[in-house]
This record gives sequence, structure tokens and C-alpha cells, in this order.
Amino acid sequence: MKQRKEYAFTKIEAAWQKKWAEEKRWQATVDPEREKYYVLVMFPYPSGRIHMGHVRNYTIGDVVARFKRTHGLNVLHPMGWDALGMPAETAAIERGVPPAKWTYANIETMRVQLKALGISYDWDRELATCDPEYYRWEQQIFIEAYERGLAYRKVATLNWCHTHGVLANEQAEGGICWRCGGEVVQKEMPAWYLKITDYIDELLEGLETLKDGWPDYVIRQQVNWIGKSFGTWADFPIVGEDEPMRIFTTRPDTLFGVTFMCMAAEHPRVRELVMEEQRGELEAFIDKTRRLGSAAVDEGLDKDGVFIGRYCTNPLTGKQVPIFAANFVVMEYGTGAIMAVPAHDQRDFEFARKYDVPIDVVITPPGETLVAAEMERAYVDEGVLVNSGPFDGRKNTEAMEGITDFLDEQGIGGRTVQHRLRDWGVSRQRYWGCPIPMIHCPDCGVVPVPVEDLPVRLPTDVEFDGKGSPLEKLESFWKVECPKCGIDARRDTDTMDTFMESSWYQFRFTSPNCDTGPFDEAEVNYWAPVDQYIGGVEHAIMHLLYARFFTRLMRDLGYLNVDEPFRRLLTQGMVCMETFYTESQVPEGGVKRRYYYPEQVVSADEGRFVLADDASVEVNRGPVEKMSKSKNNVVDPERILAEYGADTARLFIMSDSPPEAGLNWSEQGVKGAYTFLKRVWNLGQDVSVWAAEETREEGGNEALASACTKLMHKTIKSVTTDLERFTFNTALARIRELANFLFSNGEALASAGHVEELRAATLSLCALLGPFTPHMAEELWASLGGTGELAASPWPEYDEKQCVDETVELPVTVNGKLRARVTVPRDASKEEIEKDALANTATQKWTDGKTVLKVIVVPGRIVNIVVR
Ligand code: ANZ
Ligand code: ZN
Repeated sequence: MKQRKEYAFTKIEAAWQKKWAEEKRWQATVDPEREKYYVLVMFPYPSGRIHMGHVRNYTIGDVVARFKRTHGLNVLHPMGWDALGMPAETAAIERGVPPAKWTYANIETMRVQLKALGISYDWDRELATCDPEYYRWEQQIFIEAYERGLAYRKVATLNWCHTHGVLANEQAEGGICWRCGGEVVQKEMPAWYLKITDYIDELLEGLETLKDGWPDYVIRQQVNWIGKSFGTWADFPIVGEDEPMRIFTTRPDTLFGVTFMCMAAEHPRVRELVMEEQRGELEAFIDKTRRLGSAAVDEGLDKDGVFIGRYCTNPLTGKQVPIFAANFVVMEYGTGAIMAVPAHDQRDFEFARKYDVPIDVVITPPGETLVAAEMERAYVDEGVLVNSGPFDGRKNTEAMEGITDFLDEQGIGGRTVQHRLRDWGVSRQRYWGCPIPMIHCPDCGVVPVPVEDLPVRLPTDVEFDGKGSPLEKLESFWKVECPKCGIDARRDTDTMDTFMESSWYQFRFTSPNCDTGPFDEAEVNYWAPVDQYIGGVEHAIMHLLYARFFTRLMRDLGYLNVDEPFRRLLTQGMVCMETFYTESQVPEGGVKRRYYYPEQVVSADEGRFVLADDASVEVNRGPVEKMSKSKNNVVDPERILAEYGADTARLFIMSDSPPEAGLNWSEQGVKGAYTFLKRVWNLGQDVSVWAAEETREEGGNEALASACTKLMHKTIKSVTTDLERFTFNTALARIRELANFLFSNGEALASAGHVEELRAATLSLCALLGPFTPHMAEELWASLGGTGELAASPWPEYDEKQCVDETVELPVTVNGKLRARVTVPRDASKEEIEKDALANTATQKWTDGKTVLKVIVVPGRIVNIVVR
């Protein structure tokens, strides 16, 4: 037979990518006649190189896009760059490269890498958020939000690092800057906010509509993050003051058990209330919590506080209780002050034990008594009220209403709702972000930049010394005239949180070059919302919440008519790999770990591992962990593409596990995928040769041919369902079954004259592989004489009749216990089934020497035999 062609993946992949690009094969255009499908994968930060996590995400997105296209859907699948942010600035500080230059160069490299994966993007829609043509619209929306009162400026207490400026709470944990380890202080400064809190109810209600399309846990995290809490407010008179102290509680039932009050250190009234004697101690305390910041508030926190020398009166009991400033009370929640009930709240309990405050039990488990002195923790469960005056004996859950009503009647309290979510602080004192388009005039106050002056471009003549905001130091940037009155004014030098850009890019993709607005109305109304969004779990909260809010903001500004940006969401798991390390003692005490690349390690006897180039060094095998440079367990996609090709990489990455689960990278697995593809390739070569030969003898093996056809239909059916529900790994397992059958029986089928059945099955195999390994699938499709381009062909159809098994397996019970299984023809009669069941050797073990009393056959289900 003719020599097979090599599986020259480099050539094949390059050729198809070129063809697709020339044909603009993935170009998406509005077509009201056709149903649209918008699949979007979270766009990358242009760090300079793609990593395996990207390969996984973008392959998942591509399989979905390609699969949907074969169903005739009008698919939009765009790609761009989330290009603003800190790393570009760090590169500028460390290496003196201007952020714009660094970013655009990275985009160039990464675009080439992504293109080599053969992903079906409409590259004409590419955008980068650092383009002034992009952020211009963000500035316009910001101004419009300001004019509607949805953006505002206020003085806030922010985490401040002298080198890195303002930090988010999670970047300032423990009062230490996450970047430089320097001290973080709390600083008061004006900052810009977006009124996300105006949308809280809508954001919560909207989650209801996402229940079918989003993972449960993402919905739950969003609910928790918003943190809606129904409770009671109450005013506690302060002894010697007119104005009472207002608190928020979710447990009005415990009001009789209040033994002290706590205020946040930053509470504006703390300094005003403190007695002279305690002032020094209070100031020291405020200073300490200021350094730790509100980031420190979590369950495990050591309870800390100071008595301020003043007392509150419990409005229900008239008892006087001391007031403390305490570190576990946050200013940003409720009223910034609480009533403390140490018997029934764990934080209060710990505080009371530490500062020797009385603990008064007001709830007991039904029928029991609780002695405060003997309690080891707060009693937080339900129970019956005691020491609660008129409410004694009531169930605590029921007393909540009664006590709140009582407070309400007295005008000293009532029902209220609190949320954990605060307004979105968008100001950043950085350079590489979208400039806030505002001007501060000594006479007119805040004046938006006139629309005709947009965009406010990032200046390029900037110096980076790594200290504070470069824009603030650049007079040519901030020195402006007031657009209203013309006097000397100052441009706002803050830039926006980069979550802003990723809050609306999904819509910009619908018309990325629109220069009359953020997007073209007809385009956005056709394509929006995104039908399938794909991305990492790390964005389950902030990005998704901000994007959901921003969508509504733009809706209310009249830009579009959708509420939810992402109809369905898939959160893909991480790419993981083994870790290897050695440990060594360090002089200052403790141990230091050094990580090795897996290829530096070889296995020695007794399950030990040693260094490949020095067998005397024993290496520990660590857990399988997320690929990370710090653990040296990364694999460079570029090497994989060079050694095995994009199709192999795509195939392996989709075969290993379901998309939501973690994926264990293994070189072995990649090699396996490569070998499989080579075998498919060879099969395709052979089949096209056989198909071209003169027919040999006709119909020599009907049974084998029909088995082949049946397996083909069954495979198409199950792969279709699998792809519809995104269980890609099981789809590939099915595809491999079909392929294996063809590898083993191809030759036999051909020589028995069943080339047509064989060719049909091989073409189907190509079509099923198409979304996963598009290049080789196209190439084989063409060589097998498939019609047109595979990517433009409809998904293969299956014949339901061919998918039905001819035989069924039935369980056989003897006296109610499962004893055997029989395989019978699907259309077998009751009598035939009974005969087969009784003749079965496994059955006979239990019927031998016994009398069969009864046989009950339920066709298609079960056979029950009763013996004595
Ligand atoms: C008295 C009490 C007794 C409380 C008890 C709890 C249990 P959620 O459900 O999260 O809304 N709290 C109120 N404002 C606070 C603030 N600014 N900083 C820290 N804690 C604050 O929590 C509401 C409860 O958290 C409130 O109910 C209050 O403590 C506390 F057995 O009041 B509770
Ligand atoms: Zn002015």
C-alpha cells in the first residue's frame, strides 16, 4: 500500500490558521434572521506570556464556540486585553520601560501565542483597555454617572503604604503592604465612589434569574458578599449626654443580657465621649488599630479594647453598662457601635472574659439552666428567655418581634436592614489606569471634563520613581483651567480601579470600533447578553458583581436594555502539577524550601526521589498544586506546542477532567494524547487510500459493518449530549472508543468491502474531534473527501434506531437476592427470558436441588425466582 504521510502538525496547523485568517472564517456579523450565541472567556492581563491556565480556558471557550457554530448558531467569540494595571507600572519602575510600550509589546507576543492555539476568535474585534479609544467611553459613563448622583467623592479612611499608595483591605492584611511588606497606615483622603449600594436589591433579585446558568457556589458567594441582614436598631441613652448611642443588632431578644457597649475605634464620637483619665490609653489604642486597619477584623482576631470612662443605660432594664472602644467593631457596618451580650455572642464573650465584664445569661436551653461562671463559650443556640422581665419563658426567636415592637412603640428603636456591601471605591493613586475625568476648581468645585475634551489621555512623559502617584507630580498633566470659569484649576490625578474596564468590555466587543458611543445600539442589542461566560473561580465575587452592577448602570444611562451581562457561567478549575522540594535549616531559625522542576528530579528506589544530576540529594515529593513559578511546577505552553502541536495540547487539556475540576498536568498524558492523534491520522490516511481503491469483494462481513455503523451513531449521540452539558472529558472518552474500534477493525472492514461504512465512521470521528483538534480534523476531513470545510459543516446527525441496543441485560433474583444477570434479545418473550434465566449457571447455583415455585418476569426490568 501507499506510503502514509507524516503527521506534520506544525505545517498542518499553520496552514489551517492561515486559511481561516484569510477567509475571515470566524468573523461575526449581525444577522437578525439567525439565532446568536455569544461565548466569552475572561480576557487576559497581557503579562507577556500565556500560561497553561490560559490554554485551558481558551480551549474550553473554543470547543464551545466551534460546537455551537456547527448547530447553525451565529457565534460571537472575541478576544482582547485587560491591559491596565499595576504590573506595567512595576516594570516601568524596575526596568525603566514605559508602561505603554511594555504592555503593547506583551500583547504582540501573546497574540502570536494565542493564534498558534488555533482558537476561533474574530480577531477583527480585538481591543485593549489601555487604548484611549476604549477608556474614553468609560470616562464618559463616569461623568454621566456623576451627573446622576451615581458617582460621588467623599473623604474616606484608606489603607496607605508610603510606596504603593492606597491599598485594598486584602492587600493590607495585618497592617503590612502585600507588595513591599512596609507598614500600612490609615489615611484620610478624598476618593471617588460608585453607588453600587443603590442596586443592592436588584443585584440580589437578579441572582434568582441566574440560578439555572450559574454555579450555586458563585451565587452563594455573591449573596454573602452583599450580606443583607435584617435586624433592629436601638438607641441607648449615654449617661450625662443628650444624644444617645445608636446600635444595630440582629438579636433584639438578647437585650436584657447587655452588659457593655462597644464602639469602633474610628467612631467619630469616641474621642468626644472619652473621659480625660482614659484619653491617653484611647489614643494609643486608636493609633494601634489604625495601623492594623479594618482588614484585621475576622473571627480569629484577638479581642482588644479600652474602657472610655462612660456608661450607657439599658433602655429596657435601666441598668448602667460601661462603654468600650473595641477592635472587633467596624465603622463601616451598621452604626459602628454595638450592644454586647457576652452570654450569647462569642466575640463579646471573649472580650468580657478578657476585661472582666459581667456575663448575664438571658437564654437557656429548654428545661436547663446556664451558670455564667461555668460557661466556656457563649450559648448561641435557640432557647427560652430568662432574666428578661415580661418576656421570661418565651421562645427567644419569638421574643425578637415583641421586643422590637416595644422599642418601636417607645420611639427608641425599630426594624432595619443592613448590608455588608459598601459603595465601590474606584480611585487609585496610580499611573497605568483610566484617568478620572474631573477637574477641581477653587471656585466651582468639582467640574467634569467637557465631553468634547475626552479622552483625558494618560501622559507619556512620566517619571517612575516608585513613590506615590506619578500623575500627581506631573504639573503639565494636572495644571488646567477650569472649564466653567477659566481660572487655574487642578485635574484629578486619580485613575480608576481596573475592575472598571472589565465591567463593560463584554459589550464593547459587540462593536469595538464604534466611535459614537461605547457601543453601537443595534450591535449591542443583538449580541448582548453573553450566552456563555467562562473564567476562573478567583473572579467569583468582585469582577462578576461589578460587571453586573455596571450593566445596570449603563442600562439606566440608556445605553442598553439588558440587566444581567452573563446568562450562563462556567468556572474552570486550575491546572496543577506535582511539586518537588528540599528543605534546609536557616541560621535565623526555621526552614527554607527550595523547589525543583519535575524534569530535574528522578525516582530512586523505595519510592524516593533524587536530583537527576546529583543522586546524593534526596528530594521530597510535595502535593499536586496549582502551577506556579514560585513552586517551579510550571510548563511552558510554547514548548508543548513546539514538541506536540496545538491539537495535542488542546486534546490533553480537555481529556483529563471535567472543566470545573482541577487538571493534573502530566507529560505522560500529553504523550498519550499525541500518540492517539497520530493513530487517528494514520487511520485517516489508510481509509482515504482504501476508499480510492477499486472495490474488493462485496459485503463480506455484514455483522462487523453493522457494529461499526451502530457504534458511530451511538458515539455521535453521546458526544452530542456531553458537549451540550460541557462534560468534555467524557465526550473524548467516547470518541476514543470509536477510534479504537476503527483502529482495530479498519483493515478488516476495508478488505471485506465495507469501505463506505468505514469511511462514514471515520468522517464522523473527524467531525466529533473537530471542536477539540480542529486542524487535524480539517486536514483529514479534506483527505477523506468530506464536503466543504469541516468548520462550515453541520454537526453529524445520528439515527436513534441505530442507538438502541439489540440485547438487554436483566438482573435475576432468587428469593429476593440478586444472584445473576442474563443477556437476552430486546424483543424476547416472557417464556424465552424465563428459560434463559433458569438455564443461567449463576442462577443454578442457587436453584439446584430446590423446587422452583414461581418465576416472575418483568420484561426489560427484572426476573424474580422463588424457590424452596
Ligand atoms: C447583639 C448580639 C447578641 C449580636 C448576640 C449578635 C449575637 P450580621 O448578622 O452580620 O448582620 N454588629 C453590629 N454592627 C457591628 C459592627 N459595626 N461591627 C462588628 N459587629 C457588629 O451581624 C449583626 C451582629 O453583629 C449584631 O447583632 C451585632 O452583634 C454585631 F447574642 O448585637 B449583635
Ligand atoms: Zn472654576
